[in-house]
Amino acid sequence: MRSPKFIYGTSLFMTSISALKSLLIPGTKVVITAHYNPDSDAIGSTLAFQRYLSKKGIHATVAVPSAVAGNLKWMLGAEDILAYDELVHKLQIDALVEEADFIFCLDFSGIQRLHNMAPLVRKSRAKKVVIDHHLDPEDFGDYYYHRTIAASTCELIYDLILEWGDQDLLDASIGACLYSGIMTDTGSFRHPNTTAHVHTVVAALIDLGVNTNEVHRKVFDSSSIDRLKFIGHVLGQRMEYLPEYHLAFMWITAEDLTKFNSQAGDTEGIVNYGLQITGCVWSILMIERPDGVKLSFRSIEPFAVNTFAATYFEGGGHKNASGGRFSGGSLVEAKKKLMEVLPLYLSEINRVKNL
Ligand SMILES: [Mn+2]
Repeated sequence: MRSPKFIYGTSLFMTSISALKSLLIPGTKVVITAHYNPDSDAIGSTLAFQRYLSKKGIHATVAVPSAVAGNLKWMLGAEDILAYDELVHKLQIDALVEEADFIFCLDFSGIQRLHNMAPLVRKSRAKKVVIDHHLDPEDFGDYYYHRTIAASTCELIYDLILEWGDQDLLDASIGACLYSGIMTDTGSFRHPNTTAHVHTVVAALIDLGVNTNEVHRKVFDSSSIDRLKFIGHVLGQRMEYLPEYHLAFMWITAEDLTKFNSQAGDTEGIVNYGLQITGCVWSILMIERPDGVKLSFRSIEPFAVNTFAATYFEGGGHKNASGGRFSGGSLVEAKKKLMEVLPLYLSEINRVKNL
């Protein structure tokens, strides 16, 4: 059941998040975490928040479920991030979470998105603070700063720092982390979530001295040749366009991942290519991972791909950018299921297409 603490703008919400500020004092033990396979918004928001807290005299550790992608390692503090799926970090994270007073949960609002770290965080006595912009938050937190209208968690971190009256603590390093997450979660300012507020925040970040051109290059122009060849392979050999469904469909096998020496983050953004096809309304990418088939969904307005993901592939997310999984078998079976359910969606696709 949805708790009233999710309703932002009410006095209850304001009380809880503003009350939190006075509890964050030097000596407070803080862990900051984000979702599995952390993207630029997850890493940008956690590191920006960590640096903000450090300026308030609070030492916080960033501990995430899985490794940081290579194109995000330029961010200040990225080298010290602990990843739970690395054995050397696991025990350290166990101890830190055990002792923590607060765990900040950034860029996710379903605890399962912590994967292997979920049980640890759930049983921790620490107060959990959820700062996020995904739909349908679960009731596992003690404090929520949750707005689905926000394009990114980085935007929310900026808003929160201002709401707490700490704008003087912002600097170019924090700004670069925040810009990185805002840039990627808005698809470089072209997705429908790019509000006037997004541009206002970005203008303020530029005033702080953020070099936006440099951030863009570091995040997007940092591929290995293997990754470019891998994208070429996916687009050339692993993509079909189904005109009757206005759907671009891609898949990546476990063998592909090995053959092209795929690293963390290398599959990020590939699903977006499908939407470049004229007339394409949505794009689906299936990836054969060791723990099952993972799906990514993208769509153009007004087609709600999160409904499709939730109905057929144990997923959900944003209206135009969702994830899902198929636990019913192999990649071949996942593809078979997709082909079975597509006809059920034909009328919805045509309805949207004709709007
Ligand atoms: Mn995000």
